[in-house]
Amino acid sequence: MNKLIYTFILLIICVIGYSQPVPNVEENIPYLMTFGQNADTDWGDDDFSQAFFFQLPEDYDQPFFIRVFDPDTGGDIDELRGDFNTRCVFEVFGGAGNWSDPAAKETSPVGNYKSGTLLATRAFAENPRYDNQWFTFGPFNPAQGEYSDEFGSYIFKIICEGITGDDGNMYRYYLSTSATENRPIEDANAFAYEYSFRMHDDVEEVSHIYPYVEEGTVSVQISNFDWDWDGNIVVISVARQGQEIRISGEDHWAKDELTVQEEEIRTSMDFRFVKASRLVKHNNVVVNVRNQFGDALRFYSIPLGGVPKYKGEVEFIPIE
Ligand SMILES: [Ca+2]
Ligand SMILES: [Ca+2]
Ligand SMILES: [Ca+2]
Repeated sequence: MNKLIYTFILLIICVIGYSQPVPNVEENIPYLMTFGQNADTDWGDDDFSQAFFFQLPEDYDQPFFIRVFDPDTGGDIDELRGDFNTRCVFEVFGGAGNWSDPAAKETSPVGNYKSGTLLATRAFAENPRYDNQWFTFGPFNPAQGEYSDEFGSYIFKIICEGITGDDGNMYRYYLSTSATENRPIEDANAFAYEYSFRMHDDVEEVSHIYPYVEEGTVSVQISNFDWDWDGNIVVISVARQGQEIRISGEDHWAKDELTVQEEEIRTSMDFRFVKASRLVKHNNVVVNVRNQFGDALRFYSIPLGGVPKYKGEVEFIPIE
């Protein structure tokens, strides 16, 4: 394709900012992942709980829905151990504090992390009715969320927790204007402070997540859990051409620290998860990033400022 047209199309996609599959297309992550709390952590989930936040622009005043794909734990998509005996609960929170409570911005389910007002809840075990199907929460009214001045948005939280069992639940979300179809909301976005996800079972596929670097960030500490010595985790940004970070083996955290460069402030970083040439199957991983104060950075489904492109001179590495 003509390169200019291609760039133009990409630009339109970025500007319109339509979401709202979570994970989003740019992330190329097959599923979010949460295990039952009786699972061993060496299957890839460190804490059996995952929180996501949806933000709706303040000028959006219509009802909306949060849809969950494959909410049950059973069937082909989910990760079986013995028999399927896992029950996961999804809880939707709105109201004051659902996002601004400090516990809600943490990476572990500790303290008042279920802050806010519980708007809807539903537990799923193995259930063919919801296997490979969508379940819809809502309708919700945007004003039921927590208003953030900083984002000019109403914020809602959804938590998925594995309350019993030892299997892995794979699922996705979609923020929709419709109860029966996936219809995006213009300028909406989603974010998390910790990302628990399933990698592709294909060595050619590269997954991404995009933390946003706020003003005042001096350094970031990147943590990854149970990477199973799969390939490399590489950081790309406007100022980084591709920096490999320390990776973890089975059931371990690895941490690495990067000094943030001036150009990276108010941009997103691109964490690329590149698989090894030997296939590591069913690889579940958890990732979080903290700044020099220990605050967790937000990973946005639609990277703020777009997918970062290295702006320095490209280093030419001859092929030998
Ligand atoms: Ca089981
Ligand atoms: Ca599932
Ligand atoms: Ca793993």
